[in-house]
Amino acid sequence: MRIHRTHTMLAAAAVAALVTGPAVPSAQAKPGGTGSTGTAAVFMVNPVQSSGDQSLSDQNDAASAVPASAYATVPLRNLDGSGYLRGAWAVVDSATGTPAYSATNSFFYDRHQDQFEQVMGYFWVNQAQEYLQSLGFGSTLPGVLDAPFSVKVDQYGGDNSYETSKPFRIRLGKGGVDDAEDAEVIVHEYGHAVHQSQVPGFGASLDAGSIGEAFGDYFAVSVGLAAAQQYGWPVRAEAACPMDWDATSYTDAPHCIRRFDTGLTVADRIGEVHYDGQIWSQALWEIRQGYVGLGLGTTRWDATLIASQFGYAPDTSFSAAARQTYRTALARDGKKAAALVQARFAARGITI
Ligand SMILES: [Ca+2]
Ligand SMILES: [Ca+2]
Ligand SMILES: [Ca+2]
Ligand SMILES: [Zn+2]
Repeated sequence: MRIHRTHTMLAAAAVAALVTGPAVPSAQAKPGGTGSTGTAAVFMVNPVQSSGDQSLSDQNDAASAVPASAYATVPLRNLDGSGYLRGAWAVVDSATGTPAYSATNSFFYDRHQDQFEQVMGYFWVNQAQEYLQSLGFGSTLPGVLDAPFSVKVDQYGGDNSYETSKPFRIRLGKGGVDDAEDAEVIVHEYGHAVHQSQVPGFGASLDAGSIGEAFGDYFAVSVGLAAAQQYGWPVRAEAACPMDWDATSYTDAPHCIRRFDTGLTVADRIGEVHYDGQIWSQALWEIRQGYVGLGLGTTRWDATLIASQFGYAPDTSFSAAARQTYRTALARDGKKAAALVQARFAARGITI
């Protein structure tokens, strides 16, 4: 049975009562760091994806559960020079562990240290924003989340993470594998924030909520694959697999929280956004492959998809959102691309 749980988006009111925790130290509490680019150790998306080892498991957050080869040294860009994980596109708050601080902007931790998840949060939100900007958002296209975005890492109950609009941030939990140890969890949540930034209140219908989950999964995988290409990291698990590492806590191998090849259509809807989202995400993934086949490439599709999302109503239907995507593809990428979009949505039972 498919797991459809976790990594949801809560209404602000439902979350308000949960938002507590110690005050975050002032960024000015210690002397500043040495500049805007630091260095850090992060997972190459996640240890299962980079190693292909489906037998890895959390082992109660033991450092020894994951080999040193799963970590990569990366530049940590756009820091504000305070020595904390704060910068132009991400600001990390943590309720677990001392906030990571380095006077030399050098952030090397292992997965057992709470600061590791803080580093992952900073790196991957910055990485996702840089990816959006590489697509043209903030230059040739309107900006999306191009301001410091709040990332909170904490112990909040169970195995779940959230994006909330008040306060506007993502919150990464620590059930099972710590959620922030898997870039695809972080970027999934950031994907919800992308939608909220584009269309405030997005997700006000079952279809819109399902589209939100689907886009989060798709965006997580796409940003991770782009990063693997950018940094030369191995991808040794199935590409179309969100959250390979986090999902070791609650799936059988191969570990994927959800899939893009379920074959589900609108006739199979069960009224649950994560499950039903697999109808939409399969179309997104197949269109991606089709854009490659047309010689347009994956980034062309990602730019078109995200550009189209500005035109989705907060309570859109699958059909209306597909129509908007079709029109955007037609205007930006031509008739063949638009026909591809129409065909892949039609295969899922979504008619425009
Ligand atoms: Ca950890
Ligand atoms: Ca988890
Ligand atoms: Ca993956
Ligand atoms: Zn979600």
